[in-house]
Amino acid sequence: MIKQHTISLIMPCRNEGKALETVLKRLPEEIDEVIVVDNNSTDKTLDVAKRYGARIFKENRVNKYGIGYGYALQKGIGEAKGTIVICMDGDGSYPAKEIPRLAGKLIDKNLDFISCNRLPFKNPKKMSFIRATGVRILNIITWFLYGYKIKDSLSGMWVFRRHALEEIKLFEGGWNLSLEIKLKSFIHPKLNFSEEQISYRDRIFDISKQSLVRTGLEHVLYLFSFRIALLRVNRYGLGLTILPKSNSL
Ligand SMILES: Nc1nc2c(ncn2[C@@H]2O[C@H](COP(=O)(O)OP(=O)(O)OP(=O)(O)O)[C@@H](O)[C@H]2O)c(=O)[nH]1
Ligand SMILES: [Mg+2]
Repeated sequence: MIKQHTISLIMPCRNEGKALETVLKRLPEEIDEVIVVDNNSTDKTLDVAKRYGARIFKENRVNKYGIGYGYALQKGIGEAKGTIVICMDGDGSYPAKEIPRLAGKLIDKNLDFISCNRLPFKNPKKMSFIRATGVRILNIITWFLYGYKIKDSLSGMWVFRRHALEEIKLFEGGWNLSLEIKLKSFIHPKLNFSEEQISYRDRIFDISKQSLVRTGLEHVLYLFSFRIALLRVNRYGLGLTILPKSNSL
């Protein structure tokens, strides 16, 4: 609990048993609820989550590339009970210890959504050059297409008010959910969106299975297709809850 707000932490996991244990061991006591959404794990992820008292959900839907990251997060967000929700990877790369500070900022600054910015990526051990360059390219495309100077378009850690997400519908089942949730938050006329700097490091166990080129291209395609959809559908965009007719915005 932070300043009368209950805190839910959601982590999508696939075969993160080792890293998840390290994360769960050191969670700040202000977190009221931990949700682990498993997707086809074959390791000890579920056992670890159970041992540390997390609420566990299984969401086995995957997209055409076999990725269920977005589906898992949609499931977790739908189940969260806290008034403030944090989503982050379960691989130990994001700083759980910064959650109280970030939630405090959300409350004090009256924000609805904070996307946690990992930049600048100065230390190659913290993020590989190719990944950092990819993020920068996506930032520029986002700026060019949406007019918003985002600092980290692909951050996987967000802190938001649960009611804010009721304004938004999410559809992406794979990696694009990370872009979708930010785009729909910062273009939404009723939501206060901001970015906050955090510390970051590459995953703490196992080698990365991320397919950087394919995922990067998928992200570029998504940025363009969502922009075109916005132009075609209405000012507020495909997938956003349509504002009430009486709203003059
Ligand atoms: N539920 C679910 N979680 C997934 C899936 N794929 C990845 N994850 C989890 O989503 C988070 C982000 O995935 P990562 O594999 O760390 O992706 P990344 O950070 O781009 O790449 P690396 O850390 O370099 O491997 C991690 O907690 C994963 O366990 C999936 O298909 N379903
Ligand atoms: Mg990772």
